[in-house]
Amino acid sequence: MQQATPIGGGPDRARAQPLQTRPPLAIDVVRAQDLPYNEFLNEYVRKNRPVVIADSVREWPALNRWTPGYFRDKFGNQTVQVSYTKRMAMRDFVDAVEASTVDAPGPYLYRLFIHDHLPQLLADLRPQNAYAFAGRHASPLIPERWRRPDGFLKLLMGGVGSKFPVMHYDLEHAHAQITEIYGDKEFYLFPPEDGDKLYPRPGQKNWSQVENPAAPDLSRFPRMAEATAYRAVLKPGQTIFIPMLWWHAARPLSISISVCTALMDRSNWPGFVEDVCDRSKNSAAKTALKRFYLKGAGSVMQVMENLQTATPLLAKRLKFPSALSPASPDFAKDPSETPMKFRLSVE
Ligand SMILES: O=C(O)CCC(=O)C(=O)O
Ligand SMILES: [Fe+2]
Repeated sequence: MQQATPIGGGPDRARAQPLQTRPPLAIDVVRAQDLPYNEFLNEYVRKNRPVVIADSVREWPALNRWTPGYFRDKFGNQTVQVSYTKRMAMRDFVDAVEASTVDAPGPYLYRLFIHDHLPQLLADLRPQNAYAFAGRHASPLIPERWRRPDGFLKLLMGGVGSKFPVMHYDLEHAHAQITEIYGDKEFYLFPPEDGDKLYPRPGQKNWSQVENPAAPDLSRFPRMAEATAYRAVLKPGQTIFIPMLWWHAARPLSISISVCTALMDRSNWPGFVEDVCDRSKNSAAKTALKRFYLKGAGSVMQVMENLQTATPLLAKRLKFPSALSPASPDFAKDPSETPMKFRLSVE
C-alpha cells in the first residue's frame, strides 16, 4: 500500500522549506522596587543575563524635560560630536532627527560624552541611576585611561529609520546599561555563544556583518536562522542591562533620546585585563608587568568590596575601602563631584 504523504509534504518538501529566523525571545522586565542592587548583581550581572529594569530613574528631571525641542533651544548653537566622523550644530542635528524617515534616515548620535561636552545635562540625571553605577571604573587603582566615575556616560539620540551603526558587542568585556528618556527604542540581543552565527567582520571581531537582525538576509547570512534572538522595546524610565560579550543592535521606533554607561566589577575584570593586555603594543616584559599590576589591583579591589559588603558600618567609618573601590551605589560618590581623571597611570 502506498504511504500517505503527511500534510505539508514529505521529507523532501521539508528540506526545500525556505530558511526562517526563530521568533525572538522576550527579555525579563523587572520593576526597580522588586530588584535590590544585590539581586541585580547576583541574578543578572554575575550570571551574564540581560534584563530590563522598569522605573529605574523615577526622579530624573530629564524624564519630563528632554525632548528634541529642549536640545535645540538649550544647545542649538553648540557643535556636537555625532559619530566618529560627523560633527554638527545641535540645531541642525535635531532638525535632521525630526526629518528622519525609514526611506531617508537621519543621523544617530552616539559619541557625545556628557561630562566632557554637555555637563549642563547632569542636573537632569540625578539622583544617580543605581543600576548604572560605574563600579571599578571609579577606582583610583584603575589606570587613568579607563578611569571614569561616570561610567563613560553618553548621550544617544536619533529618529525613525536611524540606528546605532552596527550590531556589535562592547570591547574590553564592558557591561552596558542604556536608560531610555524619550521615545521608544528596539533592541535585539544575541548571546556570546551565537557569535559565529552572526558573521563577525574579518579584522573586527566584535562587529557583525548582519545589517538588520530583525529580518536578516538569509541568503547571505543563512546561519542567522540558528541564532537565538532576544528582543526588548525600551520605554522612558526603563534601563536595559546588556551583559559583557552579548551582541546588540539598537534602533529608534520613534524619536528616541537615551543615555548609556558601562559597568566594571569583579565579573568582567578578568576579561578586561586579558583584553587590554592582549591588545597591548608594549614589549612582552611591559605587558607582563601591566597584567601583574591589573591582576593585583583587582585582588585589592575585591578585598575592599568584600569589606563593604560584610561590614558596611565599619567600611563607612574607615572610608578607604570605598575610596579604593566602591562596592555599590550606596558607597559611591556623586560622579559629578569626583574628578574624571586621577594621576596614577601604568600605561
Ligand atoms: O544606541 C544604543 O542604544 C546602543 C549603544 C551602544 O551599544 C554603544 O554605545 O556601545
Ligand atoms: Fe554597545
